Amino acid sequence: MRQLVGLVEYDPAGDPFPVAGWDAVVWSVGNATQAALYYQVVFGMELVAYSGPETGNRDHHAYVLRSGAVRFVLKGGTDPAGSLLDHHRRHGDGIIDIALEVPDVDRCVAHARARGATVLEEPHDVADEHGTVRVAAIAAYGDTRHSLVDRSRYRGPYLPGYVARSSGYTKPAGEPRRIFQALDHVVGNVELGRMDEWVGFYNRVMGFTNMAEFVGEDIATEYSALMSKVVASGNHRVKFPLNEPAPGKKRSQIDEFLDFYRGPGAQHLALATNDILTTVDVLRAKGVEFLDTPDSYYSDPELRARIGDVRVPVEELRSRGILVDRDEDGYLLQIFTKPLGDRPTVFFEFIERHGSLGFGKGNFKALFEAIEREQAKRGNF
Ligand code: TYF
Ligand code: FE
Repeated sequence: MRQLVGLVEYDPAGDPFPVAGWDAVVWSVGNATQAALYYQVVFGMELVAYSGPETGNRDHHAYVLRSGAVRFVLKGGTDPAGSLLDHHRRHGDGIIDIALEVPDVDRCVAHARARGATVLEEPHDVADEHGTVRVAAIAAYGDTRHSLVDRSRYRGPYLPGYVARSSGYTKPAGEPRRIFQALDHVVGNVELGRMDEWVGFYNRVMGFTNMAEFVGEDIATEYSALMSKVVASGNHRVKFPLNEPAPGKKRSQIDEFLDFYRGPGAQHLALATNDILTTVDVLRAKGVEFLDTPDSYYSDPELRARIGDVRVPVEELRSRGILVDRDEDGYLLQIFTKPLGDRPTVFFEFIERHGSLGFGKGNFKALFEAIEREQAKRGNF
């Protein structure tokens, strides 16, 4: 059946690698037991499943958290000789797997293999009393992978090997049920000169198409110090902007990421909220730090002309440091956190879309300048 995605039609029957949507974002963290509490208490996520020594998993603890359609799996190694802790020593906290939900794992893997992908896990069934999940995994940039998951025959809390688990944590009265609802996009940073290779990988291997938004050489040399292109799955549910460093006046924020992450990896997750004002208020009250936006951004007379009518007064955005951008299809509101962990690597974006299908191109200058101010504080000039 044909569906309308963005302003183009999509027919899954003709897609060589049909993707239904996101399945999970799997993290390697230094202390999953504590991080699980951080994501509940600070980001309002709900603990739903667990795997660890008590369930027969001697290698690591894994906590599964949900917020709306978003699923995070936090893994922390317990076995000092295990591969998870090797990964963590090299990369620090980060995303090891951007898992996708696919209706036909075998078809995807056959296509990916024929187009030259590295198959890390052959398609296989995993089963328990809740049913059967079919999974496989292919290699993406750096040490990142894409698990391909068909859970249509499964009713358990996550995967076989995991048990349902809730927590005793109770949200404060008045806090919204969810601070974010969905995953909008996941950005990957790759090495200098390799962005087009990875765009080609997603085109050729996974049947993704290019979106119109990109940061080309012109913008790169002027202020951004990066180049960027965006690929999306056929139904546009899964979007992957890909960045590479560009030589500029200062060391690129992408170079800084590549140094501290020791190679390519996922740079930011954009989490969709339908009330970004409340999201920012709640998170700031819990101590989450966002990139600051100078007052000049809001006093710029061109801003009001550029953005037209938005649902909230600009003053409400200014007091919170929220950015706004408009294109042919509508507008979006967005804000970026500082790096989440000890290394200047992965961070979050919160985004509230009102029709716009873009990524905030009109904000790139202000955003990249804010990132560079943070870089300078860390000693990168
Ligand atoms: O995802 C995007 O394209 C926007 C802008 O290092 C962006 O969020 C691009 C590169 C970057 C930070 C943000
Ligand atoms: Fe983004």
